[in-house]
Parts: sequence; structure tokens; C-alpha cells
Amino acid sequence: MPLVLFLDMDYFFAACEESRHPELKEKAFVVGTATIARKEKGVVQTCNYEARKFGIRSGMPTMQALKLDPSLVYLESDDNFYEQVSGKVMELLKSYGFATEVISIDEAALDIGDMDYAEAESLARKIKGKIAKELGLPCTIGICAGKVYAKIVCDSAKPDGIKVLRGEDVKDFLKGMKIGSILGVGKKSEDRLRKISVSKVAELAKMDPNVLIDMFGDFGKELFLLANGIDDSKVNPNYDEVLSIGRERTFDSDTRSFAEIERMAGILSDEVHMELGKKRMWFRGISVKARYSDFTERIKNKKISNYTDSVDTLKSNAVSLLRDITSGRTVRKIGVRVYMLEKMGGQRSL
Ligand code: TTP
Ligand code: MG
Repeated sequence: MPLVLFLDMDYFFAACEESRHPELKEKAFVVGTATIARKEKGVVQTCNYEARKFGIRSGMPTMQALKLDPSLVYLESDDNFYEQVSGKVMELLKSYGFATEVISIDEAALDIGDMDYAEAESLARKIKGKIAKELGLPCTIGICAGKVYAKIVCDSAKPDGIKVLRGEDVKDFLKGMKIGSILGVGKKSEDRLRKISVSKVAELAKMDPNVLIDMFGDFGKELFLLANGIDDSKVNPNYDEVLSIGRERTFDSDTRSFAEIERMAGILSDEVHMELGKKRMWFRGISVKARYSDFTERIKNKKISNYTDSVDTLKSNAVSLLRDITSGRTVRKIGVRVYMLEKMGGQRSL
């Protein structure tokens, strides 16, 4: 099994703010979605570790955070800036040349292959040092065979850590973990398992796999294997951004309406198509992205059978891919992108 290096930025939005306002470092502060004037109405997106000392956490109403620390500093979230910084982090990671999967705005997984553990740890040190030096940001890195395990290892080493977990130590390490630490186990699945008195990975490991398959389908099988020390999850590299054209936009307020998503997909497809026209290019790959209200993201890609410049093809595919990844979810932002690009009039035949 190849090793996976999993990186998650520490208190990301707040760290971005500290990097441009170093005077914030000594203060406890939060980043929230509401404007400063309406700060009590909003929710904490994240906060620095000074604020965490008071028990303040992501997702907490700002009002409650202010009660925990009345001298708390409040900053309004600046999405564009965090995305720009995220882009730089991802670019730096990709420059190492390993297959890289961008998982969310502040997480990525690298397939570092059959490296030995000492070599992997020294690579992690190099990457962490480079991010600190070039971007002034802290991060944590977990290394293990399998993407899901590497993420759990990373979470367990936070903040500002590097941790390598050897294959033979996985089972022991997992024993005491809560099932929520497994990538993909959301609140709903966690609640369903809690109802049958399963809250620890060790309890999950002892379940009858058929019961899990009945409850969760294929994912149930995956869960059973994960709980028992088998992680088959692979790094799925995102296509190269340089060779793609994309547009994304945040909704004015989070939405569950597919009509609204469809309308936005139409607008974004038109914009992408316009850009393709300017560059005189055809596309074959279509990719969509959804960011949910909890800030996790999903990307879905599709290759069509031939190169085209049809905006209708782009729209209909984008809409159907978005339907797959947004149904039943509250959506904050969507993106439409084309890849596998070819200059119009090129010689490519299929
Ligand atoms: P996380 O990586 O979950 O959190 P974090 O980077 O702030 O802190 P940690 O050191 O524990 O990794 O999320 C990344 C960013 O996503 C976070 O900085 C802000 C945003 N976010 C929200 O806006 N709302 C949320 O509820 C969460 C969890 C994150
Ligand atoms: Mg983070």
C-alpha cells in the first residue's frame, strides 16, 4: 500500500488573517460570516488557538463565543482572500510532483508511494517548513497507508504537528477513536450508529458486516474494513487547473433549491463558454464542484465522447453532475469547469 501524506491547515481562515495582521497573534479572535455590525447574529467559522482556550469552536453562535470571552476580537470572513491563499498552498504542494488531491479549501492528500517512514517524515518536515516560510502559515501533516487513516492521523496530531503511523500500529491507534473521525462518516450516520450503541471504532469493528451493509450499502462495507485496519481509499488527483477553465460563485444565502442551483449553473456555464470562445478552445471534460454549508466540498467529473464547444452540452452535463452531488444538501457555493482542452481547428481525431 502506498503511503498518503495528508495535510490540513491549522485554524485556516484565522491563520490567513494573522498572516496579514500579525498584531492579531496575541489576541483571541474569531472569523464569522456576519458583518461586524451584525456580528451577534452570525456563527463562528473558525478562531485562533488563543480563542480555543476559552472553549470557542467552529460552528458556535458568535453570541455564545462573546459570552465565553467578552474581549474577543471579531473579524468578518473574507472568502476571496482565503481562497487565494488556499490556491498558493495547493500550488506549493503540487510542486513536489506527487499525485495530489485537493479535498477542501485547507486539506489535501498526496500519494507519496512506497517511501520508507523516515523519508516520509523528512518530506513532511520540508513541506511544513516551506509553507511556514513562504506563506507564514501553520499546518499539520499525518502520514499513513490509506487516505482515510492519514486524515485521522493528521487530526490527532493537531495543531502544528507531524505524525507518522506505521501499518502495524493502525489497529491499536484506531481502538479508542470515535466513529466521527472516519472520513465520510457525517453527523447523520453517526446518529444512526449511536442509536444502536456504536460510537467507537472498536465497536464498529466488532459489528456484523451485513448489518452495516443493510444500513449503509457499499459504504457500510467500507466502514467495516476501515474499522478493522483495512483502508483502500486512494488519492484521486484533481486535474491540472492550468489546463482548465472554471467559474464559481457563492449563493447570497445557502440554498437547498435545485432550481436556484440550476440557474446558477447556467450562468457559470455561459461564462466558461465565453472564456473558451475567447481562447478558441474545445473541451471534453466537465467538472462541477459544490461547497456545502459545513464547508466540505465535493467534485464530480465527466469525460464526454468527443471534443465540443457546445454550450448546451456543457450546461446539461453540469446540471446533471450537480444534481448528483447536491441532492439533499444545503449548498453554499457551486463551480463549473471544463478540462481536456484542445485548440479549435486542431488535428486531434478521436
Ligand atoms: P477546518 O480545517 O475544519 O478547521 P480549521 O482549519 O479552522 O482548524 P483546525 O486547526 O482544527 O484544522 O476548516 C477549515 C476552514 O473552513 C476554517 O478555517 C473555516 C472554515 N469552516 C467554516 O467556515 N465553518 C465550519 O464550521 C468549519 C468546521 C470550517
Ligand atoms: Mg484546518
